[in-house]
Amino acid sequence: MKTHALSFALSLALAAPLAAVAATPAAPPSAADAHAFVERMNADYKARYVEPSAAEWVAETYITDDTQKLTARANERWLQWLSAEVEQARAFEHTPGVDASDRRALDLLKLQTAMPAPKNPAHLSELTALGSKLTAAYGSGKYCTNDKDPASCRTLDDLSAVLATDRDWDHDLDAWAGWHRVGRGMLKDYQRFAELLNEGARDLGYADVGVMWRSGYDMAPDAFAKETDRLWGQVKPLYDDLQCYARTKLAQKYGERMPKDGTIPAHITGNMWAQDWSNLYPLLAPYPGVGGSDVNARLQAQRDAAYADLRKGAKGTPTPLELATLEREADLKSATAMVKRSEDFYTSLGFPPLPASFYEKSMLLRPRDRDALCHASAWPMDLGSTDMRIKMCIRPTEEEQYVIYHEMGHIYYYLAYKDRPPIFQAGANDGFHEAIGDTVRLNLTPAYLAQIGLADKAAGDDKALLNEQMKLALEKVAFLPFGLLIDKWRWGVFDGSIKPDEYNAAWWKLRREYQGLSSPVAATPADFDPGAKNHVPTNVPYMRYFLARILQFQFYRSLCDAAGHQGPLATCSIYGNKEAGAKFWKMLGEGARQPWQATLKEMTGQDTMDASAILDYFAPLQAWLKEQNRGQSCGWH
Ligand code: X8Z
Ligand code: ZN
Repeated sequence: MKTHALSFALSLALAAPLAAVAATPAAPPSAADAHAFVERMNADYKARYVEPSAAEWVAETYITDDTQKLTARANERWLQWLSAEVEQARAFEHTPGVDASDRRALDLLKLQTAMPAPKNPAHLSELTALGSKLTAAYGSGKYCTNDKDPASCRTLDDLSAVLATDRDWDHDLDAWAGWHRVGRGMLKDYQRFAELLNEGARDLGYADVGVMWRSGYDMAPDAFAKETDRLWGQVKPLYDDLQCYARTKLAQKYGERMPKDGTIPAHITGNMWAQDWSNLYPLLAPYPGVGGSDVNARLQAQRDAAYADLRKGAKGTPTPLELATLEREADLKSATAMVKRSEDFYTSLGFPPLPASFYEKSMLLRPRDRDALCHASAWPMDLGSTDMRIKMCIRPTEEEQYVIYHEMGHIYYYLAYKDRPPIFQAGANDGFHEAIGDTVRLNLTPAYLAQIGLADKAAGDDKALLNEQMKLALEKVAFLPFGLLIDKWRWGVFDGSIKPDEYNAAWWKLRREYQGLSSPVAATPADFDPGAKNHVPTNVPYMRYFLARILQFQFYRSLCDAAGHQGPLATCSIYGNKEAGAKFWKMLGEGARQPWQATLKEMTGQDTMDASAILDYFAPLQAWLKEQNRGQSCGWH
């Protein structure tokens, strides 16, 4: 039997046309054949994955025409291989007795990429070339006030820093509009890209690529869409309370310049996409000056101290080049310390230390001599090995520190499931993957920050608690409608209900409807503001982040239970708690081997995503917001 199974698998591996298999008078494939196929496919998967991941790493950390070509080719080969495997797996569609795990592996094969390959080879080449081109365009995007003078150019990091720290309306408008020009060149390419994605999805049997993306949740795609609306319905009242309060305070500051329709202009939220408003905390704190301490200032001071040290060690009068090198060394020291701080949290739970190669191979700073895609990401380079890296352009800010904890969540997920078959090396669903580091972030309470020297000893009274809740709500609650609408927009693009000439208008319609936000500028026909958000040109599905915002509070609540936490949930930190750590690690180790509902149940006792955890968490703040909003006419039109 074994020999038969192997030879069957081998003939498939040699890409024998299905027709030929069907034409052989041999018996239909058996469950053992299916098993052999899955084993061989997993082995090939691991062997082949190395090439596209290495090519993509180089393409994103060293953007040139050449690296774009190399990654496009590598992706083409990878997607071709995946399609061939999917095709072969069809032979087992009706095979009786296939083991549940093999059946799941066969089903998951179709969902291994967000970029399904069209069968037409020319179209596949075109698709991967467009994918690399859009990624490179975003990664190398800059705002130059004088096109002939590179010194006038500012990167996304520079422009984001303006929005984060400068509350001047016009400065923010300039930075916001400058960055959004990056989207303009992408309109035509994105339109074609969407067509080709749809072609690939149809070739796999899906109505469009949006349906395909919605099929990765162990439930029918329509049911999944409904589920996201249900969750949004649960949290919308909390968001609306926050929006109302924020816009009232902003109106006090900006007066007549604020729109009269109740919306908040997108450029004054402290963030390029208005997805995280925590930079507005100084303006919105319920009790200014109570509790909390300036993590930004401490991180900056630590970076400056590193520089001062290096400067002291330098002999004579350094040249400008030597000084620049010292600055760079200080930046790297500071960034590395920030990463180690995050690693320390994970190891305190009993998780293993990061492999040495992590620090050798990660990219922690924006390269000085070339373009790179700085949007933070975490990479499992070779499935099954410990070559795992992050790619970030770290600056010494509180926001970036929390992004590091987020990325580290991905890394520890990779580490926990690295010995599973490649096809199960994924989150229980993609929302889980995004929720791990965020769950850890919820444990970074004022008491924890004080413990690790990033804040003064916490005050712990009611006023401090409300301030803390406001700060976190600006990060977590403000994000919710944004997390939802990105893919509402893409689903519409993919199913054709949003036509190319309405791309931008439909984007702003959703921004207004869900976020209560408006564009600060009148759009031109060339504008393509979705292109100014990383995940659109880089083709990363976004609903995962919405799910993660809900899930992380569920995870946090059950980990705090496991840790035996007493008192208000918001004061819980599982730092150093091995029981909670073991529970967490077990969940991570499951990867995607079973439906996420089962994994969620093991972890939380619930088998559905449920916003009651986030709502309970923010109940004190919501009550306070309602008080503040009394007498205001909330809402927007
Ligand atoms: O893209 C990310 C991570 C990498 S997976 C930095 N996030 C979303 C975003 O920045 O838009 C984390 C929160 C939402
Ligand atoms: Zn992430």
